[in-house]
Amino acid sequence: MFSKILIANRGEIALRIIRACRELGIRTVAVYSQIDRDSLHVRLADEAICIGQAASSGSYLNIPAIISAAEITDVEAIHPGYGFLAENPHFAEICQSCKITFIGPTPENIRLMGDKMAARTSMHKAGLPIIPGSANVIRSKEEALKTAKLIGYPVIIKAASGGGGKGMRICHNDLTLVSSLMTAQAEAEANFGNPDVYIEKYIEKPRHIEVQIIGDHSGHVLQLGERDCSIQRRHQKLLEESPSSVVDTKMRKRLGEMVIKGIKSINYVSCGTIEFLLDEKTNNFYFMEMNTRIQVEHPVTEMVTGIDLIKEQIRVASGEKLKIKQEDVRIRGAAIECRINAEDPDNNFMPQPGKIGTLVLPGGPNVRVDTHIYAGYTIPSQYDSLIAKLIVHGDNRQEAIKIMYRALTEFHVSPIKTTIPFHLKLMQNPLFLKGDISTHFVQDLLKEEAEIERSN
Ligand code: MV4
Repeated sequence: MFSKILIANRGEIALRIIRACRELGIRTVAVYSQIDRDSLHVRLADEAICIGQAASSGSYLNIPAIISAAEITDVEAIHPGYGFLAENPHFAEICQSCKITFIGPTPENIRLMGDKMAARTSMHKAGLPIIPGSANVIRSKEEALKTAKLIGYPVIIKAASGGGGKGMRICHNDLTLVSSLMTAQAEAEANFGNPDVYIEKYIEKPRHIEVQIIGDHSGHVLQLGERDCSIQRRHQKLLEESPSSVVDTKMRKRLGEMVIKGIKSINYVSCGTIEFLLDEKTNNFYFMEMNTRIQVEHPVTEMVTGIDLIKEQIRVASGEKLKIKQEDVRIRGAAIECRINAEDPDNNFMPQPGKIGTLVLPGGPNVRVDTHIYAGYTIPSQYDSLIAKLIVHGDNRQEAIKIMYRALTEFHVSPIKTTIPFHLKLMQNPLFLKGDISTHFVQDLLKEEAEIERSN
């Protein structure tokens, strides 16, 4: 096991990693930007080093500064958390060449999954279903039209280096397909430095289902059930839950067997997540992407499985074998996570940086709060707006929703506006209560609310 690691991140996830290290007896080094000097991760870590300016490019993305901090403090490993450098294959390579363990998968696996088309091809080869579409990059309007004719409209154009929904174009006929192709290529080039695009059949109102996995260096892999992340707005997840209300035992087993085949085929090590789109019209699910990091929503899986994913991730990175066997993994009850963002849900989720005056956190049975905020803390404008994750566990989905509602009513942040009122409404929404959701749920709900507002 490591004796000392550096955490190349900030906010709640930096705290989460420090806590795991404390329990594992590992000393921690925090790195921070100038604006984060009063952050909790700085205080909670055993050592802390300022690595640059507030802008991420000068600090949390500053590879030379982070590697220097690691060398100076003589750490054996770096945990990248999520975002920033977590899925940067170049950074993982630099760690390797400096003899520092990158707590995550190999650079090769990060690179493979970062190429959305290569990821799709490799998972298809391993036997996972993929959405019907072009096998190769679409280079001309003729190729685009041919593919569309083959799979039928509607189709979606995606950037090969994309992800997160950027640069996607939905097309319903030949005319819009031809005109969208050029704009999609230009957008892909502008956003990802790669103009390559491909085409898939467009699945209307799918559910976003993802499966958590972890693998060790001896080839032992586990699948830890699914999370339903359909409640999102503009590709930003707002709520995640496990299990999904639409996945039954049979489908869970099938999903699990598939992801295990998929990750074994690439000798995957560390935590990872395989994303699927579920077409509720046909009950078909399709591989979409793989995320090669620990994710924001990992706690919902921790709550239903009782497995500490961060501790296991650090253990396998240090070369230890996973002690848990697949047959010992049980999904117990239901867990929900609400993302509490410093955003105004009544004003287009506008970010709300600024100083927190009063803060009251919820508590009681089956409630977990992962947060880095405190009364008097100033939320900087430079980073994402996540200020807390409220996670609950109940015997079933209905109980979990009741606990979440109760916990949300206890949660007070002022004068900063947050997504708490949005979540309170969600916990009382009849469709949400029924589990009748899709990736379009939030958009439809907000549209409906806006129409009611206008007619008043
Ligand atoms: C799709 C799709 C429907 N059909 N692909 C969005 C993010 C990117 N990773 C892939 N995404 C989608 N791909 C086909 N063929 C719908 C989406 C999508 C979506 C997916 C997951 C979660 C939220 C979403 C919101 C809008 C669209």
